[in-house]
Amino acid sequence: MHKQLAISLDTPFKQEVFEGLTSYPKFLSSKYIYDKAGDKLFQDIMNMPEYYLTNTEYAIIEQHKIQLAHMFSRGNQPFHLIEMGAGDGKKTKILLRHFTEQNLDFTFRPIDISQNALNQLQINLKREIPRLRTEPLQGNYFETLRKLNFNTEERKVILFLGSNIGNLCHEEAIDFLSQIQEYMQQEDLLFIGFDQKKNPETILNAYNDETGITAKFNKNLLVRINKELDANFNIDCFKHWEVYDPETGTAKSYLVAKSPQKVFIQALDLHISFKAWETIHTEISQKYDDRTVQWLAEQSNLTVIDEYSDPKQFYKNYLFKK
Ligand code: AVJ
Repeated sequence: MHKQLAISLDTPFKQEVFEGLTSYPKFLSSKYIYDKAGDKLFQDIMNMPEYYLTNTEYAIIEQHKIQLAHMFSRGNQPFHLIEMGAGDGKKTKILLRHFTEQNLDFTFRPIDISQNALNQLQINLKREIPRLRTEPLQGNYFETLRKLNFNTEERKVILFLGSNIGNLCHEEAIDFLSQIQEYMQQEDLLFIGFDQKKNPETILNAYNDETGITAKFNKNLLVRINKELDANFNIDCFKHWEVYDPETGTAKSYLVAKSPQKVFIQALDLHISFKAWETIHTEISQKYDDRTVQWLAEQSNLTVIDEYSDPKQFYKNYLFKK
């Protein structure tokens, strides 16, 4: 009998780390930043003064909640309020409270991959807004939307907040929006937050804070590979680096090797080496303007029917229909 090699790429995490670190130039996916420590660091980012996105979207929703109640309920018709990637629901709670006070006939349906996050959210909502009907949906966005479509005729209003769409390049965003569009009926609505192009300095500061929280967040990818795949990255030998191209609106994060490095990833039986100043591309945070959002909508068979912004036009939430 042959001795079986113990190494197998049996999870998406292992496959993607293998792919990204054996490519040239190297890359890793920002979705793997978010383990327990990564979630906590993102919470810290949202509380930084430089990270204007969260507070701005919060203010937009607060400012426009009456209008949104009208648009979403269309004369008090019943609807499902579906949130993709609900998180702690801080911004959504403004709407949940207002809609409940206005006696709108709706059910809140947060979708998340983490059952644990959903349970936590449901407990909080039960306490904070006792009259609210919440029915969480555990799973992947699209599987979940499909199941929901089978089980109900009711109108859907889908939320995708936080400029999470900015982690996708345009091609991926079109694919994502097209898939959502396919699960929408004529009367359904889609409400998405898009961070806007602005002074490049403001954007760079948001992703390169002086206290180093964003650097720690970015480096959590390597910490996680060390922990979960038994690797020996020396975290201090990598530098967080942010660039922003004001023409394309793409902010990109990198981890740059400050000196030549050798790393062994035991769970992949993989040796990796870095030349001095070699990069790992880890994240994009796309910034948008009206023309680009309009184009994304057209490419995905969606129509923009309304938009909501703050006085400085730092951020916009767009409302789409099919
Ligand atoms: C959660 C994807 C919206 O890109 O602004 C924050 C993540 N990265 N600081 C963003 C992030 C660095 C964030 N999103």
